[in-house]
Amino acid sequence: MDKQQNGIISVSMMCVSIEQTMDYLRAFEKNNIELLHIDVMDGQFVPNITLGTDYVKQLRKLTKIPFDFHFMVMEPEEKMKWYDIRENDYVSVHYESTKHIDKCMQYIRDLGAKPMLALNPGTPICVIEEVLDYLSGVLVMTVNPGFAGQKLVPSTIEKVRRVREFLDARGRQDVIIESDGNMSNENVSLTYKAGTRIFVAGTSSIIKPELEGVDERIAEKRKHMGL
Ligand code: S6P
Ligand code: MG
Repeated sequence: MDKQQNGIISVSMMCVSIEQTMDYLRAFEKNNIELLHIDVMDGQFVPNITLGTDYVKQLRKLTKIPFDFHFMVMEPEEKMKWYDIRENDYVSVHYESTKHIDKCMQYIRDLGAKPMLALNPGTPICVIEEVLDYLSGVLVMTVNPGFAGQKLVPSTIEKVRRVREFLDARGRQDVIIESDGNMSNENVSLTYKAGTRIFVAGTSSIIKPELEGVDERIAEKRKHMGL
């Protein structure tokens, strides 16, 4: 099992409406939310387009919470350079999105940020092996990427357990696992037991149309991030 026992929340900013952004950010800071999840989609790797460079620049000015970039774009080795990635940010890249996964990992590490390899539900675990030396984490997608509000793919919970086993067997207890997609409180409990420690929070838990109750929703989520 990894060294990190406490779970971390990474709130999905694509789920927060523009008009509620400031209010939600204040609530996240008050409740010590650890990361803001930045979904970058290009309409090619996934059938959707989200969170552009200008949005991310503006968001930086509004908060000190570190970012958790999730690139779902083709040729991330080029497009990542357009974003203001900083030390202490996590940065995930999908194995299938690039011909040069090694270069991507190197680029992220050279910036002082934390490289993560993202695996779709259908991506085999063995691809972790060749980039293991770079990794701070593995992002195990619990839905097929592209949209918020989807159902969890059931096989991914066992996949988290297998990824943890794979990492531990190679002495990499320090590599953290993140799960993204329908991290409802129930699914947080299941994936926590399997080995997840960073939980992306979107419409299925913290982000609702009404801001009211957000403190309670965050507290409730934290209760599920334990054994
Ligand atoms: C999906 C994307 C995710 C979603 C998040 C939404 O492709 O990578 O980060 O924004 O999973 O959360 P929820 O709770 O609506 O599934
Ligand atoms: Mg994501």
